[in-house]
Amino acid sequence: MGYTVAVVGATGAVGTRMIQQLEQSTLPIDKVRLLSSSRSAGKVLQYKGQDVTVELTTEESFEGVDIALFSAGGSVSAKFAPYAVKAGAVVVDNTSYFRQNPDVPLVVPEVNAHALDDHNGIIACPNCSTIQMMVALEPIRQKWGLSRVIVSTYQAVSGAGQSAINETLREIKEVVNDGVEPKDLRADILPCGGDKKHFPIAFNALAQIDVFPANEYTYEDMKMTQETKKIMEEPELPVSATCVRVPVLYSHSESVYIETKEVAPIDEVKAAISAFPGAVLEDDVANQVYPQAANAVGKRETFVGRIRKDLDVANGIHMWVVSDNLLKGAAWNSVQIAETLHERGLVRPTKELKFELK
Ligand code: NAP
Ligand code: 12T
Repeated sequence: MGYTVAVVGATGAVGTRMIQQLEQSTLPIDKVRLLSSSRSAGKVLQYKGQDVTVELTTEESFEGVDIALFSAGGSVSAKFAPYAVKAGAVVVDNTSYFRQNPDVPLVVPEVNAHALDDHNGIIACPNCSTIQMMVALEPIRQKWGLSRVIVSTYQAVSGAGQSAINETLREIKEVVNDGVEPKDLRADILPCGGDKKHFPIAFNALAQIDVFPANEYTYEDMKMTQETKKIMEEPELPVSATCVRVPVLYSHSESVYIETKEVAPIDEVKAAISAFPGAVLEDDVANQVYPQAANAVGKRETFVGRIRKDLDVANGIHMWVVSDNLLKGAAWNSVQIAETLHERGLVRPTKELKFELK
């Protein structure tokens, strides 16, 4: 007997990739249930060539569901994920809502699959920018330790959903076809749908992803800081991030600077990254080989290159890290968590409900 798998947010930028990743998955799947809001309920999507009608998400949607993948925003997870757990499902949540909850493991399978062992029914998938950085840094941390991480990101607009992709393409067309100056473009969504002002992204770069909460860092910057500490189980590790949106549709790029506890020879760093599951070394500058966002689209791996010593700091290393934000950054990492749960016999109902029913 295989699993019934529900995808909440199945019509979105992440949800559509989740369906594709489930089609290619090693999980034994009997049935998929595709859930959305009332806007898309009734729409017909395909799973392995079969029509599946999208259903409205309700408190009763999860009867008979074994695995529920959530990607419909934090408020939807906050409301419905506890009902899915109550119904006996294991939830893999792609939103930021549960990531810092001490009862919720935050998992990149190549890095900390062991954190799944005592799950309470909800497992959080980290932020896209955090995930790809973990795949690049964990092989280094294991051998030489980390004493500092400083990262600047170059993030694709698809991270902000299908409507941000549509807005970017509309703006680019208005510049190219109608001669509109980039600064005069109308913007309705980016940098952040939930903030007051909106700015054009076409031919631009915006140093804001998500809202500015309490301090001078954006919520996206702070996710990278807090999630890295939790996944690596290094609460004291200094991590600072500057997350930047660029007019790229798919794949995030990151310039990462680290200091290691012990000085790490660059050729050994490259070998460690090459040997790490999920990581691909693309580093041959003599032949202009380094990771590119366009080449990572559709791939599950994280690509690492431009690995080099800092010019002044003996234990300082720079690198360039690229991955498909909708795959390893979201849909693939979530399905990979589900596969790992299955392999470890952890797809099972939870005894005690630790999450509030709203
Ligand atoms: P999107 O393209 O805007 O899609 C949103 C999806 O959520 C749609 O399927 C939408 O259904 C559904 N939805 C919206 N409100 C709902 C409701 N009240 N009840 C049920 N379904 C509802 O956004 P996306 O890029 O796929 O991202 C979705 C969420 O995933 C984000 O909000 C974020 O929390 C998370 N995310 C995580 C990562 C990561 O780094 N791990 C990356 C990207 C996104 P309709 O078609 O009915 O509107
Ligand atoms: N606002 O999973 O806008 O917390 O690129 C991921 C991506 C939130 C998240 C984005 C976001 C998340 C974005």
